[in-house]
Amino acid sequence: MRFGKLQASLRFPSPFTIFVAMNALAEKIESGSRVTTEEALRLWREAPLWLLARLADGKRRALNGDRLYYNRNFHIEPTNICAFSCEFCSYRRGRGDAEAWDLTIAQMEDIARAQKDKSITEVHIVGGVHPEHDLEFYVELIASVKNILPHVAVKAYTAVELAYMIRKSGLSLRDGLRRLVEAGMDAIPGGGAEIFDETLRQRLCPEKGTAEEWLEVHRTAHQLGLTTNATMLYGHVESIVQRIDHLDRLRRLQDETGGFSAFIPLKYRGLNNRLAASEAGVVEDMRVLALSRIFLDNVPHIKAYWVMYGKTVAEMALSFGADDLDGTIDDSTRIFSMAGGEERPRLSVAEIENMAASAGLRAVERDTFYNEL
Ligand code: V47
Ligand code: SF4
Repeated sequence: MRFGKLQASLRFPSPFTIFVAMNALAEKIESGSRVTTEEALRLWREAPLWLLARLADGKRRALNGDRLYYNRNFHIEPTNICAFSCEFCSYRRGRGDAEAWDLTIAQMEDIARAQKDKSITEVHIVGGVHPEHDLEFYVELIASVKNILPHVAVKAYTAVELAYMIRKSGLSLRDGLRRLVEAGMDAIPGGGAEIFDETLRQRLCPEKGTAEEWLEVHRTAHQLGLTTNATMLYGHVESIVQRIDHLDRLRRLQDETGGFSAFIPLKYRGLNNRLAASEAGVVEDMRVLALSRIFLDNVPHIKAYWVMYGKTVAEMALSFGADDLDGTIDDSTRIFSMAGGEERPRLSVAEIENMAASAGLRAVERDTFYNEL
């Protein structure tokens, strides 16, 4: 086991040993050095919350100054019918279920049209892995949305949806992604990463493909010049070692390509799913955010996705390394409300400005590529 020796040596450290080790580690981080996986584990186990906050805040300030980023965005969720059945999913429904939806391109064009005069800069398109739709359906969807909202960036389809639709088309991953880019795809969201550990992934979402497949979609996208995000679903049944392993695999890919613009820790929400695990508490949420900010020294932005945390916890996240809240959303997503998140998610710019001010930050509107607007 990768961390076995370290775990054994840390079983009963004395308070003095902890103090000395933490002091040295804090100095190392504050001087800008990278932490190893073993040091990350030590931080998780031994660092008090205030120290994690201080270190993560230092990293955030070094990378992003006093800026709190947000964008004006909305989501399109084409369907919640899904060929897969992940244990943690509260969103999926079978065909014929009263809560299932399966939008046509025309219906999604109407959704896009309704956003026409709202200064929106990004549409986020993610849904279930539809068993019948093919690559051409998704190409047409992007092209139609782009036609209605030509100045809006299309951030579309998780690596899992992409792998499925492109495999079905018979094209190579590279050519499939190229086809979507030609239609107007500008960026790829971070979903589908879940937790990379092979054994746990096999138990929670066996149909979703391996971690290496997820990473390969993002690697290829980065090589094509696309900017992408990365996520980690945490707070269910995974261990700390599995979380650090997940972050480590992302950091390695980022060293290779530099293509991730944001990392988003996704807090598992426990309503209406087969996993039925208890949720992480707020302190744990803050520790995950801070550790992510400290560990992923090569990822420019850490997003506190407010829809999932709720507004109050998202505001707190700004003191634990997050520099981005995601966007205004305009009540357009149901993935998290169906799992226990914000019911009718909508955030005004005035609310974002108040959240920023209470954390001593300045709200900055950005586009998908983090250009200031
Ligand atoms: O991959 C599913 C997660 C993700 C649950 O890139 C759950 O900007 C919590 O990736 N509890 C999709 N989470 C959403 C996503 C995302 C969201 C916001 C911004 C961006 C971005 C990406 O939702 C899935 C899965 O990890 N999810 N079920 C649940 N019960
Ligand atoms: Fe389908 Fe995504 Fe839900 Fe898994 S998490 S069952 S892939 S909708």
